[in-house]
Formats: sequence, structure tokens, C-alpha cells
Amino acid sequence: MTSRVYIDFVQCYNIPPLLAFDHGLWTMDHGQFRTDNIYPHMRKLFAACLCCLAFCANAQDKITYTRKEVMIPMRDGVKLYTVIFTPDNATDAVPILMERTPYGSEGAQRPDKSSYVRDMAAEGYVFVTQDIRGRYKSEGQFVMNRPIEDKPGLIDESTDTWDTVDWLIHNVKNNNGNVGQLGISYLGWTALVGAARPHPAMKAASEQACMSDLFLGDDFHHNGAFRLSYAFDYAFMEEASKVDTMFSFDEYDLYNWFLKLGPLSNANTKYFHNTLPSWNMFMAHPNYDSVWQYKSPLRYVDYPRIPMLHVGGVWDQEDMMGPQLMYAKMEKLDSFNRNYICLGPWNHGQWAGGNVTHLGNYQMGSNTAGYFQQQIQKKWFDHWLKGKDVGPIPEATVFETGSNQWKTYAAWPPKEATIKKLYTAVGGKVSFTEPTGTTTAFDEYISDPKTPVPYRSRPIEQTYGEGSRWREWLTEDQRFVDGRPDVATWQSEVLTDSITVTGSIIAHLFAGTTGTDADWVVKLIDVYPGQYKERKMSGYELMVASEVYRGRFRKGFTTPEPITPNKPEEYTINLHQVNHTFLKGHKIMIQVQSSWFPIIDMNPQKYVPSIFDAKAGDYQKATQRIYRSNEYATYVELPVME
Ligand code: PG9
Repeated sequence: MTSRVYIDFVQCYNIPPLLAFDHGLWTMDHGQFRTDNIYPHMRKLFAACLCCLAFCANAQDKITYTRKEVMIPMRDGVKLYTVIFTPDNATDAVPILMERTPYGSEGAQRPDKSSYVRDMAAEGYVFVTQDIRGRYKSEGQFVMNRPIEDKPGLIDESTDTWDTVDWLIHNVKNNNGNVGQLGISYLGWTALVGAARPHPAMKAASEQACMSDLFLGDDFHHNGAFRLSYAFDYAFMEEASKVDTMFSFDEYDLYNWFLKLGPLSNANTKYFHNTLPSWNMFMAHPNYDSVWQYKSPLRYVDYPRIPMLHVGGVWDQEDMMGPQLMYAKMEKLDSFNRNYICLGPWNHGQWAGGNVTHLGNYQMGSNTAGYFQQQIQKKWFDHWLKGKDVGPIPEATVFETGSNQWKTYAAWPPKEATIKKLYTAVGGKVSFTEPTGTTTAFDEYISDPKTPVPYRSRPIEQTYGEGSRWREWLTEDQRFVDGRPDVATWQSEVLTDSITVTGSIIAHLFAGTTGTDADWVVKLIDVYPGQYKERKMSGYELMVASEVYRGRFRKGFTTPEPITPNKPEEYTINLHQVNHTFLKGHKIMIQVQSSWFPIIDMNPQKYVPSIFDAKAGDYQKATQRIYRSNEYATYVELPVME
């Protein structure tokens, strides 16, 4: 686990470093396992059994780890700082499980103390964590998401992984010659890249919340819309120094701070002074050009060359698209049946935490991270790296939110789902019936760059700042925007039966603007009953799926085009995959708005060749129309399971 991600979890979920499991069977039920009311000779027998269990538990728990630091040489002579934890007393040779991180390996948590891999540590693995080139204690130069080159003589993260694996299998004592790689987020991406050109000893990998294409989705852009506050914070954090460094904002509420920043070019003029390579790249490449395409794993990842388990959260605020897109891409080429996926009710990397039973106000009903760690992740690596018989491994294991159950599927998304179109209708209603009116029926609102819609309730704390609600914003109650005149809302009657939607949610928006550019944000919301058993959830508006689309890219991300004012045009927006039951008694809501500030920069709403060069005077008010006629029907595709 990286130090930053680990700190995230500890801060966010208040996870004690040592979790209940470490106490072993003796302290089941928090030490309240009582024997005094058991018939005396039964007590003796029971006590004997407990001793026996305790002995077994101790025997299993007693694998201890020795930590060692090494500098591993790469093919170009650069040395990478690596921390290796080897089991002191494993009876057999064991596999190596590796992470590669930009966030610093020196403070890595001991594997037997980390909820993420503790179950595996209890049975013996070698754990390795390495600083990637140019970060923390490694030599060389850091390049953000350095792409695979496939050119002789050139290095990249895949060649560094190859060289590291080669060194490890020849130098770590008592390893069984099998290596696996896993990791979350940036570490998920390094796992994806390592497995894309694997060393022969690398037998399985699990990319978890990897970023896939940074223009189309994930950290820095979504459908061409720039993720301003995140990109600003992250580029500074990674590139201002060799170690993570937080930008110092002079205002607590970033909504205000970014409003005052004004045009994007002010970031370099006032603060960064062209020193951050990633920020400069964002400014210089406003479209999906060859530079972005070259950097994209869509270019350099092909079929699963080794077994790959993709893991993602349906409320991942950073890399929701990565695992879904990479699974889909590799699945098309998976003639070996090596490609698997697990999606859960999580934010970014939440499955690595301790007792994970909720995200913000959303209650999951069980410890979903524990389930993942024991039933999915451990079995996966035990099978491929230790050759254990763990029973059948399902193609897809996906948590169904709403009903709070784990489900397995033979294909993902499941083929059994039927697409039903949910239309926006007159009077703020939604309907499964196609609108019949031929006239130009619409709902409209005014979008004003001076008062953009906040993406979460204010104050908007710094992304990774103390007390930040960044990690749970996708599950925040959307009532905080209810009544805003710049948010259009449609909702169903109270559902008389539950509806389960499993697969991709695709919005088809017919919209027009008085401007020449526009952003469209679409949200699919589960509205809880007004009187709910859990009081704070009464009337709650839970965002099940959501996404933004930058209008200039409606004809393609490489070819921005101005919008013709007042002309209805279709925008197809993928709101990503979900597995959600809208329970009987709930309502389904659709919302559309034209800003999500400051996670998305404000669209000037006047077409300029590059928004990164827009001037203050380019930002203008616009009237947005969302059509609901027969000719211009706005709807959301729901993959409904019978
Ligand atoms: N989401 C982070 C990231 C940002 C940019 C590139 C790659 C990863 C992370 O958590 O690592």
C-alpha cells in the first residue's frame, strides 16, 4: 500500500493500523467468548478445542517478516529503491507479490499489519514495493504515466518492471519463481503496464483503479472536460518535488479560490510559472491529439498476456473508468480466458481498507473490503501463483448496490439485460414511453459562469487536505442542488416494483444552447422514500451514475467544433457501469446541468480554439435547452435485469 493511499484510508475511515483479525481466534467477538455457562466436562473439552484452535491460529499467524532495502539496477544503469519483506519461517518456497509506486516505499506498512494483504501475508508471500524512476529514493527521471515505448534501447515502466522481476527471482531467497503484481490507482497502472509486457516469471496481475485514458476519462479529463481542481492539486503534488508536496491554497473553500483564479492561463502566470510538465502538457494539448493517444493504454495494452483481475469502484472519484475500459478492451482479445473483473460499492481504492461497511452515507450492509480481500484477491493470487485449488473463479463479481448483495456473472456486462429507455417528459416527469409530441418541447435553464453549480456541497476542501470530503462526494445527497435554477430535474412516480440495472448507463441528450460551446452533466439518481428506516436517508438523492461531456467534442475528441446556437444536437454520454437496484418505494431521477465546479473547469460557453487560452471576457451566460419531443427525445438507456 502506498503511504499516500494508506494515509487516505486511515484518515478517511479511521482504520486502526492493527485490525481485529490480528487478535486471532482467541478474541473472537472482542474477547467476550464465554465458557462459564457450559456444563463442566464440556467446558474442559471446549477449552481443549480452543487451545488447539489457538495453536493452529498461532501457527498460521506466526509467519513473521524481515524487511530489507535494496537498490535494483535497471538496464540503463539507473537504480531503483526497493523494499522487500521476506517471510522468516514459511515452510515452502513462496511467490513474490510486487507493487511499484510513485508515492514512496520507505514507509510501507508491514504486510502482516496491512488489511489489504494481511490474509495473504498470514500464509506466506514475499512482498516487494519499489519507488518508480525519479520518485522518492529511486534514481532517474520521473515522467507522469510514462507510456510503453517498445523500442530497443528505450526504457519505460514495463522494462523497469521486467528488470526488477528478473533481479528478484534470482536474488530473493526461497521464492518459487512466480511473481504477481498488484496495486491501486497509479500502482494499478504500473501493474497494468508490467503485465502488458510481462517477464516470463510474472504469472498474474491485478490492476486496481488503474487510470486508462487521461483525456477520455479518469484523473485529468472526462470526455474532454478538464478536471481542474484535481489536475491542479495532483500535478503540483507529484511534480513540484521528488516527494509528494501539497499546494498551499490561501483560501479554505476551493470553489471561491478557483472562481477567483479566473482563466486557466492564470495558473502558470501566478503560481506554477511553467515548471510542472503535466500542467504544461494540459495547456498545450487541449484536444485528443497524437500526444494523448500515444500516452493512452488503449494504444499499448492489447490482450491479457497473463491472467488479469481488474478491480474498480462504482463510486471511484478518480479512476472509475480505468478498470471498466481496460477489462472491456482486453476481453475482446481474450481467447485464453484470462481476463476477470470485480466491481464494488467503493470509492478510489476503498477495498484495501479495514472494516469497510459504508461510503459517506451509503451503507453497504457488510464488510465489502473484507469480502474482496479474502474471497477474491487472495484466492486469485493463491490460484495463479501458488497453484492452489480455490474453486471456480467467476468471470465477473460485482456488488449490487441498493440491494447490497454480491453477484457473479458469466459475462460482463451480463447479456441478459434488456435496454429500456427512460425519457425526460413534461412536468418534470420521466417515462418509459417515447414522447409523441412533434413540436419542439423542451426544458431550459440559464448557465452563468459567475455562479457555476458546485460539484459537491461547499466548502470544497483541498482534494487531499485535512477533513476533505473528496473521497465520498459521488455518494453525497444531491439535494444540495435542489431548487437551483440552473439544474434541470425530472423524476418518476414512486416505484411499485424494484428495478435492477446492470451494465452501462448511456445518456442520449438532445440539447441546444444560445452559446457556441457548452458542458453537459447528466446524473442518474436514486431517490429514497421520504420516510426511511434510516432517518438521515429519508428523501436522500443518491447519485448512481454521472458524467460530464464537453460539447465541442460531440463529433470527436480530436476535432472540436463550435456549436451552432439554438440548434438541437444529440450528445451520447456514457455514465459508466453500475449494478444497482432501485427498490420498490424509491423514485428514479435524472438531472442535467452545465457546470460541476471546480472539479470541471467552467466552459466559457463561447467557442475559443483552446479553453486553456480563454480570456476573462470569453466567459458568458447561456440558455440551455433539453429537448423532449418525438424528434428530439432525451433519454437514458437502462440495462434492466428481469
Ligand atoms: N488517481 C491518482 C493518479 C493520478 C494521476 C495519474 C495516475 C494516478 C492516484 O491515486 O494514484
